[in-house]
Amino acid sequence: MSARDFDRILVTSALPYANGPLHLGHLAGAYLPADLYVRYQRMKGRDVLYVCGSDEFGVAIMMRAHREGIAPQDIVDEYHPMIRDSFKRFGMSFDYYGRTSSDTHRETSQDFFRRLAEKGLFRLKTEKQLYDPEAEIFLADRFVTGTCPACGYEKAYGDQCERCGISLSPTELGHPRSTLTDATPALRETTHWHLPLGDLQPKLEAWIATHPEWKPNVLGQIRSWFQDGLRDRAITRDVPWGVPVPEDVAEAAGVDARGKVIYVWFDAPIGYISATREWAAATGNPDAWKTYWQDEGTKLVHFIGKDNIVFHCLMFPAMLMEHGEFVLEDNVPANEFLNLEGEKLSTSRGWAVWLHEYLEEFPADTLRYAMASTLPETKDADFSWSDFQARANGELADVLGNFFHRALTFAARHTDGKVPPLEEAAPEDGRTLDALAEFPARIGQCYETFRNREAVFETMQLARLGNKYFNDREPWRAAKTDFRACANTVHVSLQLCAALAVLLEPALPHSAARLRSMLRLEGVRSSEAGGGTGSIGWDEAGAPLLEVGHELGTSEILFRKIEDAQIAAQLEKLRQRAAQAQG
Ligand code: B3M
Ligand code: ZN
Repeated sequence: MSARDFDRILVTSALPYANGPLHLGHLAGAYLPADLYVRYQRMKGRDVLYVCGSDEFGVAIMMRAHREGIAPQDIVDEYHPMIRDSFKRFGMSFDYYGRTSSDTHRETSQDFFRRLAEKGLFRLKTEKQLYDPEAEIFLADRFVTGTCPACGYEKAYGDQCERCGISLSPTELGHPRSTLTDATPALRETTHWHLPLGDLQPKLEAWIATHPEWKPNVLGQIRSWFQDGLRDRAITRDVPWGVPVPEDVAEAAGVDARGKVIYVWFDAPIGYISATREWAAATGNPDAWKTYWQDEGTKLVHFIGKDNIVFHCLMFPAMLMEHGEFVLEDNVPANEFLNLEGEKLSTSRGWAVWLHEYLEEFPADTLRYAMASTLPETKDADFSWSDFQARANGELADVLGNFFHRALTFAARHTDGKVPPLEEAAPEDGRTLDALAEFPARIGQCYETFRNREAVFETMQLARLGNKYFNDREPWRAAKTDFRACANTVHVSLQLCAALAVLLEPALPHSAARLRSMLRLEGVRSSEAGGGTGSIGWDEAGAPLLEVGHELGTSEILFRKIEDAQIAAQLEKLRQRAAQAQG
């Protein structure tokens, strides 16, 4: 739990680049953990706003457009709706999903840039950079390849060597070549704005020191950046795709702004603000975004993968701090990476499971559950189809589905499809209800501290407890000899089912809704965007929710078993993709 009280929570997930479909690695880092957190908070009745959107600028998108011979806008127009749609079907409950090519975003990032420029924060530097004389363009980042000065790899990029991982600037490469035209670039002078992160380091260090509760993997990475010493970062680029550097700012600085755009890692996090503004405008209260971003009572939480730590824990906070009108992050619970079948995910090597393809074959909730159970929270984790199958069959079907089925069919057969009273309760009945009472706080504490795996495990423990209780009470035996005891077992089991139908909402939102309709349980608060007004929320789930005499619905099969052949087909598809990618 955070050390301070807060009135509202603003949650963001990293903006995915709109240059390809989503895969499982994306989900495990920035998306599923955020959605679990947000849905839990909504069930708690908290004021929470969850924003995300497509990151539509950056050199990667330009490169892809160049390769395919189309405009960058065509790329993002293709992938933005596709990504948005996959997220929706997976059950991501954003209050708003925006895109950084919007007018609001251009204005918001230009205003932000202008404000920092006016405060005199930036440093202008004129340097020689690589210029492609054929394409008549400066070659930023990935537009140049050449020999890595550290390991000698001949296809290192201008920003990083993919073999040894060292971060580079284009002029450090030996025998540079333009990836656009293959021409040998020449050096030319150009002027850029820089963010003086080095100067800001003491301030950032003091701020980070107020957050000892952050995840150790995050603090570890930050500490190592501090140890190396932060350096100034260029925050403008000479490329034709991005938010233009505001002309008035350039003019005041005596720089020709033509062809200059704001660096994608400067504008992208501002995308969180733009999305909130667009959300506010859409709700008819255009100023509402300010409460979330500027009122001290906001708890701001960014969900990201570990490769984005420096931008969200140092660069964006520095920007917010220096701007002066914004709240700072309360936490940045970055996750590590998800591997696939024991190997590093790689879209270029065809080693990935695409979300839209997954959703054609299996339910969203099964993936939510299997993935939540193996999230890379403290170290890299592995997704395997066999684990997926084991979770689906051994846990969702055999534990959860089975418990519901037994309780409901028993009630249909022996108590007229109604909730029987609890009378002359046996000690086990009372003990089971007492145990139930502790689940909401225990699971909640896990969600609150970003321990999602544990939260989901603890939730399933309630179904396990239910099955064990049901077995131990042997109501099928009691039905013949002691109807009272049998009815009490049905009563208690149904109360556990009702609690599960609330507490499963973060992990299995689609199934939890169906469980509630099987129980005809009404009045439960919604965990979807916009919340809702139900009187039953997270905390209420600890006490019996079903009234005596309440009429139940009918049991249906919720979780179908996944066959070995289905798993084999997935593995085969993966192998074929990898073979194809090898060429
Ligand atoms: N698009 C990088 C990524 O997808 C970047 C995140 C932006 S968050 C402001 O990993
Ligand atoms: Zn190298």
